[in-house]
Amino acid sequence: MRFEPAVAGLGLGLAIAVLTGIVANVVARSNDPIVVEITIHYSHYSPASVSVPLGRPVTFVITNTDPIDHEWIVGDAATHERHRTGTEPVHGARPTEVSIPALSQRRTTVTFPDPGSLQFICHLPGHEAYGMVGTVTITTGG
Ligand SMILES: [Cu+2]
Repeated sequence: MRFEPAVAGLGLGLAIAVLTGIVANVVARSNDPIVVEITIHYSHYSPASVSVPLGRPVTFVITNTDPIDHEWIVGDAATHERHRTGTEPVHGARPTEVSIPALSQRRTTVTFPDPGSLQFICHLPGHEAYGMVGTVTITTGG
């Protein structure tokens, strides 16, 4: 019975070591860039639904495997309504609006300031109607 405190101490030491490891891991992870890969194939996004954390930079790597140009525009309903009737042929100045030429890859980094759900859509003529629509869910959960 005399060695029980020693065993308990060893257990506590292990527990602290494990907890320290977990905390270090979480801290390290929170500094890593978040990368979300989206592939465009046959005028559809894959995956069509992604989940990202609130308030942290997310780098989207968008690969267009089609022999035609596409767009990736993320935003709220008002943003998309503007682009449906818009005349901008090429996007590149805003991180939330990306043109991806045929058989090419683009990256853009976006930090979402509000939780909720936004759509990403290709607004080239006919593409949205064909189904070139996706959803990004911004979550607060760790
Ligand atoms: Cu398209």
